[in-house]
Amino acid sequence: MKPTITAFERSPDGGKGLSRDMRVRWALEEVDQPYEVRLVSFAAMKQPAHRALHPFGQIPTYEAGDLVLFESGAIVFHIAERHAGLLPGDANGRARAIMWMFAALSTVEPPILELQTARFAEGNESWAAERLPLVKDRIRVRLAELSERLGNSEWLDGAFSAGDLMMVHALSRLGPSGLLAEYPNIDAYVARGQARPAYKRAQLAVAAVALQAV
Ligand code: GTB
Repeated sequence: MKPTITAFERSPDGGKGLSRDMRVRWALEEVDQPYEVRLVSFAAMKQPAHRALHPFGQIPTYEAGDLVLFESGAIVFHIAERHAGLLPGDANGRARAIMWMFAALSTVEPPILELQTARFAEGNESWAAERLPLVKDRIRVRLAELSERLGNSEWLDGAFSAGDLMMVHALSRLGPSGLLAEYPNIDAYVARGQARPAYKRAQLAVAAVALQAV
């Protein structure tokens, strides 16, 4: 059965793949699972029909038969559990891959989201210029720590996993900031993730939606 996911009808990033449906698309592409996409407008996301799927009125959602999921992390984990390719076969390796998924979502991504907030939601505040360097420095702390751990490794823990998928996507939002370039091994890690054929297929699908919306 083909799952159906939801994505922005008009993504604010203009099709760069920064929205969270991209992680779900990428995961589905990695495991070769075909899927349908239902595009939703900002207004439709807040309507009861969509809120029945997603209580917070957001994307992405995932529907497969009787199962409805929201939260990109939970969706990617569900996909990774049911298909080979995103979680190691051994119990300890699998636990560590899941740990990296959580690290991406709850330790690395929050300061990155703060940067988006500082730029786009608070950019006109009188204190915005003072806050921005503080936010960037908090990101630098995490990037330095991650850089130290990653070292010269290709991926975070052995073979590519759902942990790398979540981490690369969270980090990819830093693209325009120039911060990634300060940590060459992380920059190369993100580029490696984005060079994967599955990422490219997902990115093309996202870009096609943006073209239709023009
Ligand atoms: N924790 C949820 C998840 O992981 O699924 C968060 C879902 C979420 O924030 N969805 C956003 C949404 O629906 C789309 S990703 N927003 C509409 C709303 O809340 O009304 C939005 C997004 C895109 C790009 C960046 N970025 O570049 O940092 C950040 C957030």
